[in-house]
Amino acid sequence: MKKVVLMSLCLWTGFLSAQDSKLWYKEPAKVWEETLPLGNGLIGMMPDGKVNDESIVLNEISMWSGSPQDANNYQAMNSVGEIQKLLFEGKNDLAEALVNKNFVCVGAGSGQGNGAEAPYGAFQNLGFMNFLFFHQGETTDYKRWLDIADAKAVTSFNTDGVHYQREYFTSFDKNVGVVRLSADKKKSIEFAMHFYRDQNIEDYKINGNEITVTGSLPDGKGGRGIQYAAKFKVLSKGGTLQNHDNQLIVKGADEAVVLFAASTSYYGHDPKDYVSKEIQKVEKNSYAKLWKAHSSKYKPLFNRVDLQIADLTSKADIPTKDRLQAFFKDPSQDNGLASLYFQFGRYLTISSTSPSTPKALPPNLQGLWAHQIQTPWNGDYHLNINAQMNHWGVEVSNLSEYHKPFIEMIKNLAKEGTKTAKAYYNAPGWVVYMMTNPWGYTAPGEHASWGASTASGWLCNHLWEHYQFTKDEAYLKEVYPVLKEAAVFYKATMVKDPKTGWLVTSPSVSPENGFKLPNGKRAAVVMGPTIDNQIVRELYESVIKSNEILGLNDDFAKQLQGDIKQLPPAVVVSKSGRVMEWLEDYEEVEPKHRHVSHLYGLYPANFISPVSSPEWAEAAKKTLAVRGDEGTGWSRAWKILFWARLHDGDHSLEILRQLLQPAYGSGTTYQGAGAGTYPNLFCAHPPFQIDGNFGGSAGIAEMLIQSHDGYIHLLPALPTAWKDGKVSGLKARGNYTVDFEWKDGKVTNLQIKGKKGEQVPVIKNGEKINYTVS
Ligand code: FUC
Repeated sequence: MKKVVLMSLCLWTGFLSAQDSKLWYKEPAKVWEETLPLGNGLIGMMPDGKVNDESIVLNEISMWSGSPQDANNYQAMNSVGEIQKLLFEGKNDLAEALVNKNFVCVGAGSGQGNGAEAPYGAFQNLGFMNFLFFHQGETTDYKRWLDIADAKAVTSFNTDGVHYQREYFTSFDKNVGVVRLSADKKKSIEFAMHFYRDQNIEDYKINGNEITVTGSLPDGKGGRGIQYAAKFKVLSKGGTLQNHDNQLIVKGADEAVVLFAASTSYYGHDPKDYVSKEIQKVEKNSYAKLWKAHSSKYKPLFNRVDLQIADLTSKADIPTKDRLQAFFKDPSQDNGLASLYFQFGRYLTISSTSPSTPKALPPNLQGLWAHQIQTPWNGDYHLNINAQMNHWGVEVSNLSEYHKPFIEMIKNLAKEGTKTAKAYYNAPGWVVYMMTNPWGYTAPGEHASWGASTASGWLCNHLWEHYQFTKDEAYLKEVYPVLKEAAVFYKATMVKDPKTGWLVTSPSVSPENGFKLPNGKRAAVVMGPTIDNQIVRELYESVIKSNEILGLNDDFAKQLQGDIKQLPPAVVVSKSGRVMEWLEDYEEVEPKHRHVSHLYGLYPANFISPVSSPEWAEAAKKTLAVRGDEGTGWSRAWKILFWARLHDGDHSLEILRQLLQPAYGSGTTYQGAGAGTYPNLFCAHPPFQIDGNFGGSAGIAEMLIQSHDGYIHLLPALPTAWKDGKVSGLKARGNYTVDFEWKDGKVTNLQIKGKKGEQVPVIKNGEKINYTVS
């Protein structure tokens, strides 16, 4: 009895130490993947917390080289007939050769992922805020942390008999970064500070206590592209402030606050003017006032969701690096890390895009954090999984408006993509292939194996999901033409497979996997890969439903009802019992390939379900068994979601364990070696890619709540180790907000907020009930 009481007390200890919201370390960052990300959706800062020479990596999300271009090959439409004929004849290798010749972009395209100097461009690091501190002594009591509940980082240590503290945040109020340097002894703040960037600085001016830097990035056509500006202002209390060469030097001060602003011409303003104004708006404010303004904007967003999964003992006092190690050994001992990781995903969403800013860019492959000029894969928007995964958690985790910048990007692509539809098929409607940038790139990539899949259909999944969660009909009306015109393209370009009579896309690929042809050759190009069949079906269904909801009586929707009957089924099961990836039961070249595109119908779409299509769910399980649990960071994240949709919480947790595998290398790999999570909780592809963070966070939400099958399913995939917990603020389709607690795996308390009186079908503890919203 005594033991039981003690146990339940401990559980509540787990709950009460609610503030498991810190990533913390006992030493400064040695590599970038140990620095702590701060961002307000426009600018970013990553302090390394070094005692004597701190470097803060600086970012601005629109620091993009390159410029608008037309990379469409307008001759491509002349070869599409021949390509399709070869595919009808089973000559995929010959079709692929022709795709590589004619059905690719013109020009350098992405520059094979190194497009910083090409018109495609690259998202780039802004520069570094570097400090040299004058204290010399031994360091003791060193600690640094990021508190995601506050969106603030701190470095704290003692040296020379003085306790020093540095606080850093990127404000959610005005667009400035703030660094406060303080000490418990007067006159102890002494440092030299400067800005550094590798290239493309045109002017670096020091004036009093300010540094102003301007420059421009190459447009990829031999000219100046984006212009940028950064400004730093040092406000010190007491002591002296001088400047020397490129440095601001503070001596004998009691405290100093460094303000930082950055922007580019991407937003249509003069960035130099803009940064001056942003600094002017805040320079008279005390640190306390700046902090309060930041906090009052950030906290309500973060606090929309609270998740606590009880632990026997809280592990919050263990450094994050060590927690990762221990979690990888036994995830059941630190449920707090799972909730922290979930919330970290939400934190990264709030920090990496700014829905209230006109022309705001959505998070790219790097979110908005980068320390290089040539970022991996140009830090762009890859559209065959990555940019989509960046948004998988936004709706369910109550950050719906954070979908908006991506939705705006999709609307813009719908305009640009009409040219691509013309160029490659002479077709109406719009299409975008597998990558894009802020310049509206829509053409295919440079190579068929990865560049020839269309993404417009998949992007429409986001337009539709946003409606499903919000039920905002005015919004649906606004995006209906985008959905419709995407369907117009597919309808006009799909061909009848002579073997089956099904309407299929052609040419296409199953992202980025290849197969062996009967003649022994390897190919990737096909007609009707399963992912396309699922995407087109989903798109047609959403156009049909939107037309009904909006009462438009659009004849086109009626035509789609006819076409949908001629599409291949969402799943065809192979002889080996798996979901077929292609129309033919080819042997994969890489059976453990990181992309699992043929399970698009399991997640994010909703064709494969243990409830409504159990045979397909079985085939999905077999598919995953052969594909294996491993993979790059984002691939692991996707598999958490797959197993959650298959209602296997223990398997989801096992993959979360693998996603959080401590990772250290940052060289590029594709097979999953070195994948996992860096000490700063950034996801390792490797190198760092933020999609896995967002996918992993979405996966945890999907283990707790699902709402895609016409009802709200509570705890659909609860791991055995997550016995007790509580969550508030999760969203379900239908615009419901859901709070509940669970004990011993059973939901004990439930509150659903929505329209008063509404009856909501819910599965609670395995039973279907109708919940009345009060
Ligand atoms: C796709 C993936 C790679 C990587 C890249 C950015 O091409 O296949 O694994 O994530 O995007």
